[in-house]
Amino acid sequence: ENTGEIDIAEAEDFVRQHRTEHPDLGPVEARLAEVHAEIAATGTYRHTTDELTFGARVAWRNSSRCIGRLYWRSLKVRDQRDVSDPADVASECVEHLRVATNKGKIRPVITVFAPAEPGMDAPQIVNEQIIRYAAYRGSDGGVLGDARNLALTDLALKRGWQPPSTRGPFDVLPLMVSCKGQDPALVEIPSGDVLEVLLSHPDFPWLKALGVKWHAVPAISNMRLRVGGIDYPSAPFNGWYMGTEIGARNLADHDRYDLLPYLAKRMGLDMSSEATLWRDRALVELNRAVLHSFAEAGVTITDHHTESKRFLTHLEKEEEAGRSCPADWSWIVPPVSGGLTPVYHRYYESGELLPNFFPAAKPSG
Ligand code: HEM
Ligand code: NRG
Repeated sequence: ENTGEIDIAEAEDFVRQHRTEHPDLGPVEARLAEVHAEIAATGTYRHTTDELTFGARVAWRNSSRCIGRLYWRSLKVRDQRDVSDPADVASECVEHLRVATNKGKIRPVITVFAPAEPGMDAPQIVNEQIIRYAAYRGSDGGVLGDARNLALTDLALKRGWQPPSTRGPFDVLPLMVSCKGQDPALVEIPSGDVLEVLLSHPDFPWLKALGVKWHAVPAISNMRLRVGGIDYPSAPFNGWYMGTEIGARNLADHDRYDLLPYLAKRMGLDMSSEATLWRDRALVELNRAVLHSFAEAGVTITDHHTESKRFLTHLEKEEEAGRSCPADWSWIVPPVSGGLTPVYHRYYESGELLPNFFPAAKPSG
């Protein structure tokens, strides 16, 4: 359990790091004295707006699983530390989505809500991402929707969520935000604020009629941001998608939408043996459809070849800056054509730097 008690050494390290990377701010001593005094008086301290912005950007820079880190300096930081009421947190998440979506020209954004403080419970977003599709178990044991979200859907239903009168495979779940000891607040995301891309394929006109789609903005909402000893349990962030996340995982995984057998059949592939590589052939076409459709809809997306090269550029730049850049091979290498991308053919520094993002403790919801 987090008591909001501050690790003074971590606070000091962070304030020093901020000044080291921004020497223009002047000597660090005065700020350190301030922070020490504030912690002595209140048990915690409040980041300046500059510190919060820097801390969030560096947390992204230190996210060893993220291939998209070249742009860490461009992160837009929304300071909502004064917002702690669950329903207000949820509505600000909707506003986050509007700022991030930007009609398809996606902006990387983080919104930072109230921190954990001594004697005060911080709000916690229950949803793993701001946009998640519901999953319904059918009487035949099959699942309609994104099976990853079965538990989240059950929780929403238990809390009184009314699904659409005809349940579909892409019903957006309501946001659920809890504060310890209380039932979560439920807030629907207006459908006009959820930009989605209907998939079509450059060579297979029949694909469009399937009605397969995905949302434009991946916004992780259940990770804890830790900066200078302070925990921000609600700090949803987003960038844009790499196509493989949708085409090689969300729509392809057997325990998600499991589309490959269906697509292979429609493509007329020989599915009589694994050795025909029908799965691989369907997988490539599904990934083409994702990249093609996002591009045609004017929604920012990146492909795994381009992003892998950019990531190596990022590593070079970090090395030039004299910084270590830990990376997790098993997350960085894309789930298709790994060996075709340069990130596959090397290893990375390991370790965990601060500030960073951490998996949230499972809320009791
Ligand atoms: C993970 C790409 C922006 C923080 C990932 C993954 C990809 C990716 C492909 C692996 C996801 C998976 O396999 O499920 C990108 C791209 C971005 C971007 C293309 C475009 C700008 C950001 C931003 C942040 C961030 C803005 C934070 C401020 C993370 C973190 C993870 C991650 C913490 C690990 C998530 C986990 O442990 O589940 N990113 N990212 N990324 N990214 Fe990024
Ligand atoms: N694979 C997940 C999203 C994880 C984070 N990916 C990003 N993050 N691109 C999915 O929804 O498929 N980001 O902040 O842009």
